[in-house]
Amino acid sequence: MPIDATQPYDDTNVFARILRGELPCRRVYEDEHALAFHDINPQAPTHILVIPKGRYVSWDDFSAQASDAAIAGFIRAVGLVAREQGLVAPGYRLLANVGQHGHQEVPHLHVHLFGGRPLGPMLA
Ligand code: DGP
Repeated sequence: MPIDATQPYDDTNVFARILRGELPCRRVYEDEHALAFHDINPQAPTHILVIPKGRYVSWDDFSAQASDAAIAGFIRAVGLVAREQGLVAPGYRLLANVGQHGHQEVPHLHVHLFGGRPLGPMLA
């Protein structure tokens, strides 16, 4: 079920639990700002989720409330993961779903990083 992006942050969400080490993940990168791990239900040969370490529901509260350092650190981490995965030359896709119409299901901001095959035109 898609979430309401205006809801308060829920500390029991699955990505909060992964960040606290309460649930396992296939980690590919971590620094002070971000954690990256393989999606449990991959939609491409490479399908990685990059999440900020702060308590943000979606791109909306993150872009409005996070510090410049947290935003820069997160965006740098996304780019670094793509480079480390060897995705720059063939190309890749970033996606952040927000709320009901965006069909966001997990209420902790995450950027999907897809690659490893031609992804075709973007679907609206
Ligand atoms: P979204 O619709 O943008 O909220 O996508 C949520 C993604 O999170 C979806 O592709 C599946 C993934 N996901 C959900 N639960 C887990 C989990 O426990 N572990 C991992 N690695 N991925 C998860």
